[in-house]
Amino acid sequence: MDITKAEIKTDSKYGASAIQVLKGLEAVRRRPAMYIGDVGSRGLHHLVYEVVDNSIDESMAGYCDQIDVRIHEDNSVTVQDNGRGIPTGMHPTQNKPALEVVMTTLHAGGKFDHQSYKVSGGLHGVGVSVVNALSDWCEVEVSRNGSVYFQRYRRGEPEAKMRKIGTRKKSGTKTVFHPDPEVFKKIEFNFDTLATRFRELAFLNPGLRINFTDERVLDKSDSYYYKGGLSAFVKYLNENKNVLHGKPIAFQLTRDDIEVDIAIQYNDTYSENILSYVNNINTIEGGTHLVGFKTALTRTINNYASRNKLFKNGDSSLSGEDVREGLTSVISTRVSDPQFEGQTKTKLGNSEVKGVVESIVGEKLGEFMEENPSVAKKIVEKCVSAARSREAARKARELVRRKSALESGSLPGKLADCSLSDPSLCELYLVEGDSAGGSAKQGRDRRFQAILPLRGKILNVEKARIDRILSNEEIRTIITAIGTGIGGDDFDISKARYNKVIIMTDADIDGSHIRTLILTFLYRHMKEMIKAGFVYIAQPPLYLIKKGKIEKYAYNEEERERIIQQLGKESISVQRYKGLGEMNPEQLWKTTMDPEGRTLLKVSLDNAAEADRIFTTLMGDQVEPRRKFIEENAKYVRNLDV
Ligand code: 0RA
Repeated sequence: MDITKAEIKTDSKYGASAIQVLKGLEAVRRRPAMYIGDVGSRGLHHLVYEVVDNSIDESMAGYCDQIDVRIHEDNSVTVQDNGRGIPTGMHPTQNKPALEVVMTTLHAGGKFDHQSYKVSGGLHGVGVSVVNALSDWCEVEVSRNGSVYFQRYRRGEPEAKMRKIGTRKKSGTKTVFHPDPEVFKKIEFNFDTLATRFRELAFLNPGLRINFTDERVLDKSDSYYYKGGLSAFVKYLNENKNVLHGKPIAFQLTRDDIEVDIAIQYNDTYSENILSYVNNINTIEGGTHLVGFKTALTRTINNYASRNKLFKNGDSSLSGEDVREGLTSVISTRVSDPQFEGQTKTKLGNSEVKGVVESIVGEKLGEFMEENPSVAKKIVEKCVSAARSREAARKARELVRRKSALESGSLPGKLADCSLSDPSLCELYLVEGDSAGGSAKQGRDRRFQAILPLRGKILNVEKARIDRILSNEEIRTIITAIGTGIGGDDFDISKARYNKVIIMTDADIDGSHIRTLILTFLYRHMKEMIKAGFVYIAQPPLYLIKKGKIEKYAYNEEERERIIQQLGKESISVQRYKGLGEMNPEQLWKTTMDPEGRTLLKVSLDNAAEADRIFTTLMGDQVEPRRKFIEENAKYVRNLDV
């Protein structure tokens, strides 16, 4: 899970009058967001993915088995592969070398050979020319046929013709680019963000080695190489969990030109963790491949259980949710003409894929269960126990419903609701402690801001099953206030009463613990709220700096120092806020709640795999990995803040 600054801005610069037909890379520079999503951190990292994707395509075509990536001190990035090299001969119609055409023409990606070597699409696949256009400088070096060719560009324009600069036996492509500071708000790359993607790519492309070095830091480098592919991926995801069977169940098959690669391993937790990919792209919104997988999983396990008389008295059949409790799985498909749909274009639409995945999983999983009865039995027992607790949970939910119906208006008494009812305008603040809750209630704009004070620590949902979670009062209040219900079939995002749920806790250890507990709950039981971009974290100031009548707030140490410099050190007072309760209602409004002046961090689900691991590590029941995680990450924590 990633936490990024919310970008709430209108696009006034590009009003209707400014729209004109733009040619080539100029269009990219005018409207970068159209090509890379945004000009914030996400778009910046997208540049690297785009270049690496081209090398990955070369690797999928079978010509490249190593990619080296380096972040240099000035935040320029080198991506080097040992593939065939981008063709350098004259382009048949453009009167320039093919390399120059690839680097300077929109969508000139893989159109040089006629095989569909380039299957990537959707999010990525806009072409390296987009990266070139958004870099203040960029260089390519291609080794092919014994020669090394070179060309350099400024903001997408060639500085000179492509020329031969030497000889080399090995072939390959090396691209160096420096993101244009005129385009991007910030050009600092995040090592971990890139590392996570490279690790994922190495899992998805077994046999490919990705070396990654950060020259901005001494001796920081990693290498990703997994012969085991998806089985290794699933083991990695389950690393800190107790697994039900040591070896993942894995199979790989191509049918009707659709490649299907799947690994499955159950653990003793209560959550499901299925990652799906199409052509290396994480299909966060799922799609036909995922539907095919789930359908086959439910049917195959039910069939096996009833054929082998594993249902006891009272049990009848297992639901989809039952067979996915404690399931960790990765599904990777390769499709030559993927149709991506959905809000973020991460949902596979090709209808033919469902049947193919369904038949492959049905056959292969069925076969596995027949051949490994002891593993099959463990899995079925786990699913049956999930079904029993589902029944208990249904009763608990029923109780929640009846109880809340009894409470007047069915909203919790502690909730100070807002007067407007349009969810797109309304915000719910989840506030740590009654005293801060009181200040927030007084300071808020009651038209659109609702306040729910939470007392003490909420239940750690990572260690509890649904029936216990539902019997926790604090959590029930949150569920009722938000209005969506929770978990699987009972959850309905259209019933969300607020399109912003803002977590506001103290800037101390307890506060960050409470924030993590709330995020764990939302992640495990209201993931759609996070996916929809409805979850935020408030940023209260850490310091109040006073000089005479001047009052200034600082949100971090750097800001504090800048303000002290500005005002001059004499007769200045600096107050460190330890808790929200130390601010009066006006101060709280002005610094943290007023949409005009506040900063909200938006919680986003960029990387579901990493999010799951982090929550398991922080909240699960293995102590040693948690100790290690905290030890390793403590050095990155400044200000006790995210
Ligand atoms: C099209 C044709 C050929 C190679 C490539 C594209 C290619 C592109 C990239 C981008 C990054 N690394 C790359 N490596 C290769 C080769 C055609 C041939 O040699 O027959």
